[in-house]
Amino acid sequence: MSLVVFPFKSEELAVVATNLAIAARNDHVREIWAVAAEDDVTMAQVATVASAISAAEAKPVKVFPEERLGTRRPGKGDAMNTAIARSAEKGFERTHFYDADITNFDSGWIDGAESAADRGYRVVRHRFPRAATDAMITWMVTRPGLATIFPGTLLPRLGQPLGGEMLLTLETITALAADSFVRERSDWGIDTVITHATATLGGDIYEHYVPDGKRHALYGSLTDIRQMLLECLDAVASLRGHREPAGTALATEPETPVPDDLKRTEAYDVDATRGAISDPPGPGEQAILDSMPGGGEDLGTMDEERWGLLLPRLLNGFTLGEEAWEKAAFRLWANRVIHYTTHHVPQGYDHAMDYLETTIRRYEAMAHQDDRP
Ligand code: GDX
Ligand code: MN
Repeated sequence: MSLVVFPFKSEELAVVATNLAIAARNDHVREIWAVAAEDDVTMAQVATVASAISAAEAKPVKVFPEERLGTRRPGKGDAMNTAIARSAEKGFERTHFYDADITNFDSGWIDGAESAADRGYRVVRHRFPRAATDAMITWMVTRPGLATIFPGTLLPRLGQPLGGEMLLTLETITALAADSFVRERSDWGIDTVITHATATLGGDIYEHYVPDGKRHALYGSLTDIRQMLLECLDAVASLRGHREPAGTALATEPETPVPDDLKRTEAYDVDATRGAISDPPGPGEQAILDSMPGGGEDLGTMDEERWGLLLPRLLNGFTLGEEAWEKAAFRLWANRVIHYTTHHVPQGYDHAMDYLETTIRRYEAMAHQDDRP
């Protein structure tokens, strides 16, 4: 008996409705929850649609607001934690999470995860190809951060450590519900801490591959995901000193050829992003930039080597909520993303993906070196 959860905040009604209906029609699924942001204005409309689907499919499709459970900015984390707490209480054997804005959601996501859970996996994470310039927080912050903090473990190898699409068994949900570190993380950092927690509980993890990719609402300038960047950076930094994965095996489904349109997609607006970081840094921000390895040099030369050297410093020093740190972190990251976009993306999709994957191995090797006495 499975539950499917969609956190949502002001998403397009038709997309949310389609996704609720897909979940409701799936035979594995007993109940569907759509968890709204605190004061979401679309909640009443979603509730109307949900009750029609509920009647048509003869299954509960519940719509309710997230509870204030965490201590960070109220966000997606509160929604996920609300569902985790209630699902643990009700004892659903399996709980799926999906972003509500996915436009190519179908029963294959649910069935793929269910079949891996049938084979004994405690956690199933969906993995999918992404445009070369998409996932820039994942590629430049989360995976490098996990490589720096947990080199040689499965954590830096997970394809979508920020992915909101997964299946968790009751055992896992119960453990998460009791984990105050997870519950506090009400903001965009939730995915990072859940990824870490689920990788360190024991039990094997399966990555289910979705060949078509995750199609969802894209953005313009990188400033659109500034808050997500800062909270995800803070979240990965907060894992320093936390336990390492032990006795957890990772099984990943092989990749298939990437759809052509995805290979051509430009996931963010480079010129708008350049404009957003063209202002001169103030004195506080400048002092931080100068203190970084390579500080004083032109930020336009932010290749993987320079980024790898300064990332440990960034993880150590970054303070969420401090303006100078937030500005410095955003400026450094945006320069890193633009450097990659202008130097590697033009050489083709496959080159860009191989290059990014290589940077992660390199950061793991650099972290191992730092460990040497
Ligand atoms: N209830 C609730 N409350 N839902 C929220 C909130 C909130 O405050 N904020 C966002 N959501 C929902 C949203 O409607 C969507 O269904 C989902 O959470 C993800 O948000 P979206 O704006 O679509 O995020 P985005 O940019 O697609 O990021 C997703 O992928 C990132 C990544 O993989 O790079 C999301 O799962 C991120 O957590 C992840 O880091
Ligand atoms: Mn999205």
